[in-house]
Amino acid sequence: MSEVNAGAAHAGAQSESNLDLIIVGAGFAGMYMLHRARGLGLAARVFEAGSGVGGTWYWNRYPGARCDVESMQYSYQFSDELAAEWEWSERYSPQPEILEYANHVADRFDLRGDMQFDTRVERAHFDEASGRWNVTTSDGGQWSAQFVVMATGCLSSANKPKIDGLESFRGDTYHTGQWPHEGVDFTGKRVGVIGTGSSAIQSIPIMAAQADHLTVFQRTPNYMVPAHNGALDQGYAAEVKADYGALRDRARTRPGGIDIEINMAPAMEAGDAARREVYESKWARGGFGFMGAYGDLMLDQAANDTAAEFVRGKIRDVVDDPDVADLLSPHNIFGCKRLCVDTNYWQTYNRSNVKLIDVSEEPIERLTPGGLRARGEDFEFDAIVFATGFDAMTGALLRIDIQGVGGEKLVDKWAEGPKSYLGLSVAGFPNLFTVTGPGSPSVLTNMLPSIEQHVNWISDCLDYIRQHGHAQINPEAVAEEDWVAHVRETAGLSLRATCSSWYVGANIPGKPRVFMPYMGGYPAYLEKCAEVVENGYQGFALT
Ligand code: N01
Repeated sequence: MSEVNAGAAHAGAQSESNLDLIIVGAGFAGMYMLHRARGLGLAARVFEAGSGVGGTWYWNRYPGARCDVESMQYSYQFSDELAAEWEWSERYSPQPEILEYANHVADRFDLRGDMQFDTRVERAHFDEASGRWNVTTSDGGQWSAQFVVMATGCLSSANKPKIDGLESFRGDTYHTGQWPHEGVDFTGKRVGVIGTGSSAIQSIPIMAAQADHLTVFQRTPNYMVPAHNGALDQGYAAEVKADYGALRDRARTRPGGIDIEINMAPAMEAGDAARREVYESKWARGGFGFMGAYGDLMLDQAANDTAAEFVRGKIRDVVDDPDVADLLSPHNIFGCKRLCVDTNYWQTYNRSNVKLIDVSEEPIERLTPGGLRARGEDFEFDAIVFATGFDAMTGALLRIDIQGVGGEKLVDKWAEGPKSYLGLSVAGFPNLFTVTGPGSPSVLTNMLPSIEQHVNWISDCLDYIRQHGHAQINPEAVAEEDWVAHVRETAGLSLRATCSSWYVGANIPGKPRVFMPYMGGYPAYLEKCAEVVENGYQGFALT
């Protein structure tokens, strides 16, 4: 990196034509990408729409937000010192603590100097003549760099459904993914919540305890497993830290990249009583480990039915009103939509100030000045919370005007669903990388290690390009087509691709229905990424 370039980036210039790398987003991906880029001596600059680092954990400040991957498995791996010094307080870390961790990392590795906050990247156009990306930012900045890394997150483009009358509502509206930093006090308020996904199930019990009255509008009930959260057992934490590598090595061998035990015996070979015992023990342990009760839960419909019925039984056990229990009971495939990890969610419906409204057959009609109209009934609210999720995996990328070779727009290329090579790169968009992009395991895995694996892969690739005197890397169309076909084929092997979820874009009207993440499992994916490198970046054209 030349002194001149580095100095300009630090000085916060509004335009710069000599950057090596532009990184979009200052979440865990963008932060680590910057750290690696600096290590390679690249002049890099991060643009971030928010006012601080942390990405998901910066935006999602709704009450009860916490990670449902256990704390000892949800942290960076690249620095032994960082891993040794940081202490988590709970089994599942709450959002403020994860955000504190992100800030700690930014300080510890002195990242902020090359970050520009409150700045959204609006446009990234590839210039064939110079072989560089021209990038326009929301503050009118014009930038140019040889490489661009989209560290834009998989669940960062909030989905606020276009319900009629949205603007007419006189009360306050909130989206869980864009929660006010000062927090919201619902004391004495009548609150409506739309949605019953992970964000809703974490926030509903807490909002219910605070609000005067809470009404939940449910379109699809969800399966949950209990979190059993509590103070982190510091003995266990010390044990993990004594050999962090062993836990992480084990995690890398699991399909979801999380160290959970998976029972490979077929579920239907066990008798009813034995199977129930297995489910009960997983239930008592809590968390995603439940999915490991039997390795074929997502492959065999009959096996899946047994887990689904077990969970419905748990709902009937805790919900007093059988009609409400019935309404809360999912009948789709267990684990097909993202499994939720809850704390007192179903129990919340035993409260006298909480009401559940089924909008599965008749959508919410409209918002009104006083509240909301659904099922022919008017509901009065002081506040409405949209827990309606995200335009997942492609939303954050496609809201940027990205144009590759020949002015091809990414939005056009992906009109029938995302196409990428390894979820890392897109043919016709040279020198542009996507961290945990569609076509990679990403959201089906523990996000932080997956982010780190991608950033390491990209960094090694940038190093290779420079070391070998190349100027450009671009996936070959045939390699991309083969990978897309493989992603679709593996999706078909699991029950997971069969239901209407955000994994297939079903939550966004008009979005192509394509199973977006790679289902072939984390170990197979790691192997493929390594193999591509070993074979001299097989499937890529290097020029
Ligand atoms: O969003 P969601 P989320 N009318 O899309 C409903 C991660 N995450 O923010 O299912 C009525 O899951 C929609 O109904 P339906 C995690 O990966 C992680 O909760 O489409 N309802 C659904 O119930 C998660 O999966 C953590 O029929 C409408 C809900 O809104 C992902 O983020 C915590 C509607 C949206 O649920 C997204 O979770 C939180 C409408 N018009 C999130 N539109 C942790 O790690 C949508 N819905 C803990």
